[in-house]
Amino acid sequence: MTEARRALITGITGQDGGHLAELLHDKGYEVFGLIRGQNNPRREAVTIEFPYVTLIEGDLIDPTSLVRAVEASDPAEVYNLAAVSHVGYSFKNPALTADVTAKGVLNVLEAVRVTGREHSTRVYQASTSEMFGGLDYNRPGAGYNEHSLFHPRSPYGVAKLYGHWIAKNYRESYGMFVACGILFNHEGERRGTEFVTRKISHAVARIERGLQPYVELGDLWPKRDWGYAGDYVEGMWRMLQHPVPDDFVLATGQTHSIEEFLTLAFAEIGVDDWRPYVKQDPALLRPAEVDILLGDPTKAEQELGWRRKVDFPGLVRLMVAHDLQLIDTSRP
Ligand code: NAP
Ligand code: G4F
Repeated sequence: MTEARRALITGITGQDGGHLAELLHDKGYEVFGLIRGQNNPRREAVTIEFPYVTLIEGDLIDPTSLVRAVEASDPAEVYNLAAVSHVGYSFKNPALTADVTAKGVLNVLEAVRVTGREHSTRVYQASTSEMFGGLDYNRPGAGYNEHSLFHPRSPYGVAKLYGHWIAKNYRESYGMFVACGILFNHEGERRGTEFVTRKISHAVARIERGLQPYVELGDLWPKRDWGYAGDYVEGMWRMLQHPVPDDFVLATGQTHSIEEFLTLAFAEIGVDDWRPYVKQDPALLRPAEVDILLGDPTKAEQELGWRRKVDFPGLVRLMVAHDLQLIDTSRP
């Protein structure tokens, strides 16, 4: 009997960590997940939902813990998904964001290299469309692709850009197989409620069931290229199966405003005009905003055979349906 391939996922408690663990398990991998903190509040949920994942304690800002995690899991593939990933939070905690989201990437790459796995372990780095910045001068009509200019607009985006370049540097300097996925926003039923789509779907469900009167949001005009997270983890996996390490954009090729998301989400509960249910909270406005993100996934479609399955209305529908069901099943 052949041994199962082993994969180590950092960020196992996050949205993508969950989808990826499921995907790799279904493909027959032995899955390891890095979990931080002596009493991580998400540990129990991960243990229940993904009983097949072996959890290893470690932190992206503790290099020794990463060496131990790599040695313990001896992975064929490492998916570095861990990060301070909330753009608004990164403005309030820029130094922590730099330590985790920028230098943490270096720590992961070093852990693979110093344990002598630089030619046997493949690494996926979670890069982001936030690196483009969405500014007028830097906005291609057909969407950002792998050759577009970077102009990050937040401490998060700047930190991710360091992670992106150090990953490419290790590819070029040491011949390591490091693939960077430049992923546009992807959402779903596992998205944290601190992100705008899940905050809305969660609030819409609660408003429908009479549990809250309205939702407070920041700017409603920004546009994002929103896809479904389940589709995107398939793209991550395909990047590590590719014959050569490379950078790939994953996106839908369509962009929608938060107002459009609100319109579709409230329509799911039969409300035509969402305005009476939405208030603006100035505390949620960001010091600098990314106006619009639109991605061009042509390269991933042609070279990886990747294609997103869920469209924008389908995404909104599945998120609201999930949150309604969550309320109904958790009621006594
Ligand atoms: P997420 O839900 O916010 O998950 C972030 C994960 O990072 C959590 O598991 C968190 O663990 C972990 N983490 C944070 N600080 C850590 C540290 N110091 N050491 C170890 N783990 C730490 O993010 P996501 O949406 O799944 O995204 C996955 C990755 O893709 C992130 O790097 C994100 O920046 C990037 N990305 C996401 C999108 C998107 O639209 N979702 C798009 C482009 C790129 P705790 O539970 O301990 O906090
Ligand atoms: O949902 P968001 O916080 O996502 P954002 O900033 O686009 O970042 C997400 O996608 C990136 C990929 O492009 C990832 F790299 C990153 O890790 C993260 O997953 O905000 C989306 C938009 C922004 O314009 C924000 O200002 O929604 C606006 N917004 C309006 N009201 C809000 C809110 N965002 C949040 N989180 N909460 C609000 O109440």
